Amino acid sequence: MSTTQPSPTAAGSGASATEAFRARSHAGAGGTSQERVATVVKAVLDGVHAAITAHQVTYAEFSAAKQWLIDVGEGGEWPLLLDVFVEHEVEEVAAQHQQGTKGTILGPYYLPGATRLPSVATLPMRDDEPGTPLVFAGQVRDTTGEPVPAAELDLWHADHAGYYSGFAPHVPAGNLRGVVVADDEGRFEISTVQPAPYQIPTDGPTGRLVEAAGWHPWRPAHLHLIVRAPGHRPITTQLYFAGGDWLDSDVAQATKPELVLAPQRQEDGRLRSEYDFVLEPV
Ligand code: MBD
Ligand code: FE
Repeated sequence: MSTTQPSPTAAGSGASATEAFRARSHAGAGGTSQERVATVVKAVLDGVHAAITAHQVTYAEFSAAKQWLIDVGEGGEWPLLLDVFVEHEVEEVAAQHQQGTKGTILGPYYLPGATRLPSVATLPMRDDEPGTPLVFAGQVRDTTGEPVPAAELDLWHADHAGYYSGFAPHVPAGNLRGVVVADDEGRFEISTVQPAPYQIPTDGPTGRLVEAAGWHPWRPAHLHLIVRAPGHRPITTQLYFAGGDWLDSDVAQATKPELVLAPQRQEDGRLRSEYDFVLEPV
């Protein structure tokens, strides 16, 4: 178990995800018909009503829920909460009509505009960046097996203690984030460090819910990626590590068997993993 990890604070992570979300989202539900709003929202409300009746929810519980929802908003944790507990289902629906490498959820900690790097690159990191060095290499091809030129791997991940740059004040901006531009054959080789499992901050409303329900707050260690290339559908995905904690009980339910790396230890002590991506032409 990873209980020796320091615990990320809400101030340092979940809360700032609201700002990041606002900065990158443009349109709302424009184009959604009145009929669809009514249908989907009614289905959601029917589910809530059914739970209240089935479990004989009291006024005291209704008030506690109301206060907690207010706290989620005031704490800026709506992106954290929704990405942990809801996004996986939206992704499953989207995935029904997708070819190529499996996708999974984006999560709350993506930041656009990371440093662009060549096909053989080391992610930006501190001089004394702690953690086991990890080399991640592979090739981007299309669904016919042809190498894809001009592919980019937009990569971000937590550090050895589970913190993300941009969301934890003590981690320098841009740490362990980069846009790696693959070579003409779609090949890349990225040096970084092994991330730790991620713990939902225990001092915010999302963490309080997890605690109140007696669930665990962990995601398995993962690399986040958006792989894109001209003329192809971008893939948002994550890669996990075989044998790692929480792989079979991700609080965000975002693991898939196809997305698990099995790094090998090299003679120089570094871990190495290969993974090839398959993009679907559009
Ligand atoms: C994460 O690091 C993450 O990837 C998701 C999906 C939710 C919360 C934190
Ligand atoms: Fe993550």
